[in-house]
Amino acid sequence: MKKRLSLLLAVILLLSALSGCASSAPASQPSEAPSVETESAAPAAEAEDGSAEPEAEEPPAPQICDDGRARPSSCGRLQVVDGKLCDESGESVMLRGVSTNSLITSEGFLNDALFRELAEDDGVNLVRLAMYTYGVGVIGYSTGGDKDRHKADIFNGVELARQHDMYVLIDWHILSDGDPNRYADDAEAFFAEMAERYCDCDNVLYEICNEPNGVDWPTVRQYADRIIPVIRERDPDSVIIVGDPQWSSDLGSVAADPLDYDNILYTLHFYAASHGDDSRALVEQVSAQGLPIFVTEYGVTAATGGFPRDLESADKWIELLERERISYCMWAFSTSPEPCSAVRSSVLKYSGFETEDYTQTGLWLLETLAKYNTK
Ligand code: IDC
Repeated sequence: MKKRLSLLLAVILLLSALSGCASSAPASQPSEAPSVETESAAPAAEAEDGSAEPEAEEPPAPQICDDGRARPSSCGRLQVVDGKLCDESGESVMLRGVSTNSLITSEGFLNDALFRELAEDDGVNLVRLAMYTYGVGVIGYSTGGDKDRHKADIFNGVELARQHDMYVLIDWHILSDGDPNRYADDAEAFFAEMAERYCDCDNVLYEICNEPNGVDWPTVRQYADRIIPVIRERDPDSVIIVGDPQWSSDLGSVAADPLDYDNILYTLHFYAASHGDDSRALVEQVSAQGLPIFVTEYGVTAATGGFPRDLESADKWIELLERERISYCMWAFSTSPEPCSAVRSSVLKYSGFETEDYTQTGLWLLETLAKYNTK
C-alpha cells in the first residue's frame, strides 16, 4: 500500500512537473518498415558481432546519487555551474544519450516503444534529434526540404522524450554547409519558434550548430551572438550548446575567447578511431580551465562513421568524460548501413531490439550504459 502511495505520488509529481510543457505534436507516427538497404562492407563482420552476448556485469556503486539517472522529473531544468552541467539545485548531472541519424530519414525511430526501451531498459536519459540543415531535397531543412515535416519530427521527438522523462537535444545539424552563418536566417526563425514553444519545458536543450568547418572561431562566434539572444529572449534560462571550428574539435580557440553568456556549453565531438591521446589531453586541459564541455556526438569508429572500430580508445574516452563529468551522446541509434550505427541494417523494426539486432557498436553502447548507470 505504502508502495502504491509513493508510486501515485511519483506520478503526480511527474505530471505536475511536466504540466507546464507546450503540448506538442500528435501521437507518434506509425513505424514504417525501413527499405531494405544494400549491405555495405559492415554486415559480414556484423554477423559475428551479433552472436556475442553483452556481459551481464553488476553496475558499480554510484559515486553521486543521481549518476545516470538524471531525469527531468527529479533534476528539473539544467544549468551550468562552475563549468559543469548541473541540475536545478546545482548538483552535477551526467546525461548519457543517443543521437538519431538524419532525423527525417529516421522518423521510424520516433516511436513510443523505442523511447520507453531507451529510457527504462537501457538507462538513456538524453536523445539528440539531428535535424540536417543541408542535404538533397527533403533531407535538408535549408536546402529545399519540407520545413514543416522537419519541425513535426522535432515536436514528435521532444514530446516522446518528455513522456519518457528524458532530456532532449534539438540539434541544428550543419555539416557540409560549413559556416553556420550560411543559413543563419533560417536558424534564427527556427530557434525563435522552438524557444517560444519550449520555454516552459525543462527537458529541452538547444544545440545551435553541429560541426562548423572551414571557418574560424570569430566567425562561429558571430553566429552564436546572433542566435543565443533569440533563444534567450524567449527561453531565458535555457541551456545552449555551441559548436566550434574543425568539426567541433577546436576547444582551444574557444577557451581563449569564450562567449559572454551564462548556461553555455561548448561542443566536443570525437570518433574513437580517429581521435586519441592528443584530443583527450586537450579536453583535460580546457576542462581544468573551467570550460563547460558537452560531447553531443561521438562514435566508436573512424570519423567517417566507417571501420575501424576502436573500442579501447572509446573506453578511454568514456572514462575521461565520466571523471570530468562531461555528458555524452552516441552517433547513432540507427540502422544506416555503417559501422557507427547501433542497430544492424538488416533489422526491419524500430523497437523491441534483441541482442542479435545490435551491431558491435550497439552492444558496446549497452554495456557502457550499464556500467556507468544505476537503475
Ligand atoms: C554521417 C552519417 C551518415 C550521413 C552522413 C551525412 O553517419 O549516415 O549520411 O554523415 O553526410 C559527423 C557528423 C555526422 C556524420 C558522422 C559520421 O556530425 O553527421 O554522420 N560524423 O561520419 N562528424 C564526425 C563524424
